[in-house]
Amino acid sequence: MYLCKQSWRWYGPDDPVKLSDIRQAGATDIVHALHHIPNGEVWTVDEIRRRQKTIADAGLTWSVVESVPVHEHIKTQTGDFQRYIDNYKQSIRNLAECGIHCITYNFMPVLDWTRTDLAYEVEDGSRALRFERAAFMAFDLYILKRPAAEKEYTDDEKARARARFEAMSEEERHRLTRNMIAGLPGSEESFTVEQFREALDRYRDIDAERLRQNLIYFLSEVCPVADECGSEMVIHPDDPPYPILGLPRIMSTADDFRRIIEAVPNRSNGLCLCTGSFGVRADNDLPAMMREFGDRVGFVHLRSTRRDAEGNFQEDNHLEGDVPMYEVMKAFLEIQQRRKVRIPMRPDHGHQMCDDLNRRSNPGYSCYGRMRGLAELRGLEMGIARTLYGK
Ligand code: DNO
Repeated sequence: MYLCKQSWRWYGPDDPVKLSDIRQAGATDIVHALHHIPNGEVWTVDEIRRRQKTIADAGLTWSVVESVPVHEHIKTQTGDFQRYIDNYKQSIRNLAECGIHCITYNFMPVLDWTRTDLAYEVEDGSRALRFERAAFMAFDLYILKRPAAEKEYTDDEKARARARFEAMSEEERHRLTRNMIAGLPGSEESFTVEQFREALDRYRDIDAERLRQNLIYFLSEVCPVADECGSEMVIHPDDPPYPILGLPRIMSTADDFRRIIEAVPNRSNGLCLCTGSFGVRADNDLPAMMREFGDRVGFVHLRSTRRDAEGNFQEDNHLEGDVPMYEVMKAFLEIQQRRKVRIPMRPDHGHQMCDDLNRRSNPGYSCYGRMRGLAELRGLEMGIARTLYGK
């Protein structure tokens, strides 16, 4: 029987969640990145090995990279982008030399994932990440003052955003700005409002088609190298899965991924199926995506979100909310039996709960919250696996 590899994202020596905590949570595999290496530079074998040893000494295995970041110049095809692509290829080779073959990345312009509220109190007193549409529009229209924004929202939306903005204290405005642009964990970029305007401006002439072509070019360069190394490049979907702030988005739906694999059919062109990100759209059928892309799924993020009619969403407990976790897990187990492989999965995000509430944690990457998530997911997995495949 092929059960998933239970993995956990660790941010390195400064992560308030220690490797020993992770081991006690029951994970066996680590998802990690060399965050100290500047975006675009080569990850050397030495640096990789050093970190690998720290992880191995704690009784764990570094098996997935999340992420080798894709430099903005590669996304916009400007400046030194070819050199950055060559560096990327070298990092893929170096990781393979150290036995690490699964590399996560995203192709979201400017921002990685985005939330307006990092500590939204839910009914049971725990705190969740949330995307509140009115606050987001208030940021866009009245803090960032993006010129095109006025034309992109309806009058009703603008009124909602205005009311929301006016009701905010200075401190709330400041916090919202920080949440939006100061860089959530793993994003590798952070901006001031002025720098952020400039970064957005670089996409003035880049529409979704152009960005897609740039992704296709990047993959047509790096996938042959990854194929040769027996590695997989797994793309993470857009979060949230639709255009924001006038930026194009090209990895939000099943059709987006279909187009990428049609253009670059290399074996190494894979998917990081993040149920929380894709699940924000009601038109993404997650179990169907798991089945359709089963041969390309190299890594799975399991997380649930709950959305409402106003365009808000918040992160829910792993087995609740809009993600049909039972069906997703069943489809996930089926592809592993068919392919006879164990695919790494991590409990993605978690509420701040219990003692998390008394300590500092990276937003979304709390200890107890993820421990609850992993415990629930492994129970679900075992229940389904035993029912379907026996002992
Ligand atoms: C958020 C994460 C993302 C993800 C990147 C992958 O919690 O899922 O930051 O790591 O988008 O490149």
